[in-house]
Amino acid sequence: MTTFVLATANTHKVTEMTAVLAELGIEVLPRPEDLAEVDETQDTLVGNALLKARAVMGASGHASVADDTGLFVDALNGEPGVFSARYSGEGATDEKNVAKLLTALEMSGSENRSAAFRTVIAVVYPDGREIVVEGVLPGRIAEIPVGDNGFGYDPIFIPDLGESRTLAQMSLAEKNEHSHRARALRALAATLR
Ligand code: ITT
Repeated sequence: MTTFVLATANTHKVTEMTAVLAELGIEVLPRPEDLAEVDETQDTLVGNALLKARAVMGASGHASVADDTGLFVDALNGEPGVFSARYSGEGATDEKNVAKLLTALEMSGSENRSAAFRTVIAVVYPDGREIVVEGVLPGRIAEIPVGDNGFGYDPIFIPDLGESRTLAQMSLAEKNEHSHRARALRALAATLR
């Protein structure tokens, strides 16, 4: 069985990734507890995903899998994009990031609410091999946050699935059926085969 050490420090991502990877027959080991969070110094999802996977592979000596995700809003020229985690600045929280995004969209004066979640998954092996795949979920930004499930920007993201629920109104299983992260992880499984 394929086993990877998970490079993410985000517990919500850990839950989602563990469930999707289990379905794909891939086992995960937890991130080393004593490893400090890796500074995301790159300006691309690929760059940051590779940074995280390389750091955790270096610390664990084991093949590692990292996720870097961003929400790209068309009317904001792709913002917050790769900077989604720190969008509202020092001490950013999910609530502050969501509020800032809704305000920015209102200030833009645009009626275009289309957006996409993009996830890059990177795997780094001890022998230096690296795999990079991407998953995309197109959708639109809701007028107000709705739903209690999920995390991050889920309450304001309505995926293009032919209905009007936000990701935060979906169960974990439903999100994992359609999400950017699940799509990237399935692409990874296809690459490994
Ligand atoms: P790690 O780097 O430890 O994996 P992180 O939370 O820093 O965790 P990212 O840099 O990838 O992860 O996250 C960017 C931002 O996008 C952050 O604010 C998340 O809350 C948000 N985000 C990531 N995946 C999301 C998802 O599936 N749904 C909603 N928001 C998400």
